[in-house]
This record gives sequence, structure tokens and C-alpha cells, in this order.
Amino acid sequence: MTFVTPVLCLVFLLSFHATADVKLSITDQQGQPLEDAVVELLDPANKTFSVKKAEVKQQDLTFIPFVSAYQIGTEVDFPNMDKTRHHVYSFSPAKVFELKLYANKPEAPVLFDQAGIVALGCNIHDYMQAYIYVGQSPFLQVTDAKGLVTFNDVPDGSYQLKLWHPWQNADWVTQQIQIKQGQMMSYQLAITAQEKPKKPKKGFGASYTP
Ligand SMILES: [Cu+2]
Repeated sequence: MTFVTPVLCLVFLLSFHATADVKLSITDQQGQPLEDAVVELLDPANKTFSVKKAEVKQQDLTFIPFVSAYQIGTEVDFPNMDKTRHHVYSFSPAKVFELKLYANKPEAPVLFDQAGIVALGCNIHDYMQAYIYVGQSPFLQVTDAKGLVTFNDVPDGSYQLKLWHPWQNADWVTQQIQIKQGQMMSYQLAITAQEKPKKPKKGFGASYTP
């Protein structure tokens, strides 16, 4: 039994060495943490698919989340938590669709099968806006309120880093990076954070009943 433990340790170390936990911090041009920034790590050799239960809900006349990011092939549900009905649509080339006036849940989720940025709107409430970033990599996340994302078990190697935020004028910022164990990387985007769209305090539409 005495030599079993070292062997187990070695196996553990070897498997630990092959992948990395990667933390990224994204700030705006004032150096403030940037929420709702999409971070994608692309490795052309990695074709894995991470199945996620995806949902963009309408609550309090607002899309939640404001920005979400899913891999190609993800089906997204659009549940309506409000009493009023919504009419969700997109005219973006990556996915053109509409879910005509509905309460509760539409009949079927929407399949996002093409990479790109999908801008969502509601025909009834003009101020409702949200974005879905459809990416190619399973390493795809959106920064939290602290401007942070953490990717677990990323295989060491060379990746294309893609960054996108709704307030950016360009499609995305891209850069070649090297992933190694225990990294913390920081990036600054040349934009100023603005308030997320939300329902006007005394907005029209709040009392809309179709
Ligand atoms: Cu609506």
C-alpha cells in the first residue's frame, strides 16, 4: 500500500497540468469593471459542444439577461414572466425570428445555428432590448458585475480571444493568446459603460393589455 499514494499523486498532477483555469478581467476605458462583455476562447482544434439550458426571460418588461452567449446549436427558451404579452423578434442576419404575441411560454424554443450577434427586441415595448452572442467555442461566457469570467479546465495552448460588448461600435476585438495554468488576464475595451435598457418609470406599455 505504501507506494500507491505517490502513483495516485503523479496521475493527479499529470491530469492537472493539461488544463488550466483561466480568469479574465474586463474593464472599460476608465478602468471600471465592465459587466455584460462576452469573452470567447477559440481553439480551432476543439470541436466540443457544451449543452446549456438556455433561457432569455421577460420579467418586469425587461429581457433577462441583457447579454447572453451560447454556442452554435443551442436552443433558447423565451419564457414570459409578465402579465402582459410580449412579441419577441430579431432582424439580425445570424437569426431572424419572431415569437408572436404570447403569454407564459412560446410553443418551441428557438435554435441558434449560426455564429453572430443577435439583437432582440419586442414589438410592443420599444425600450426592451437584449443581445445573444452565438459563438463557436464551448469556452464562452459573459462578465459579471465585477467584469470577471472564469473558465475551468481549458486545455493549454494557443487560442483566439474574442471580446464583444453591446456598446462597442466594432463587431468584436480579437487577439491571439497563450493559455497556461493559473493565469489571470486583464483587458480594457475602449468604451464607456452605460446603463442597461430598462422600462421607463412611467412608460407606455406598462399597462398595455392586448
Ligand atoms: Cu414586450
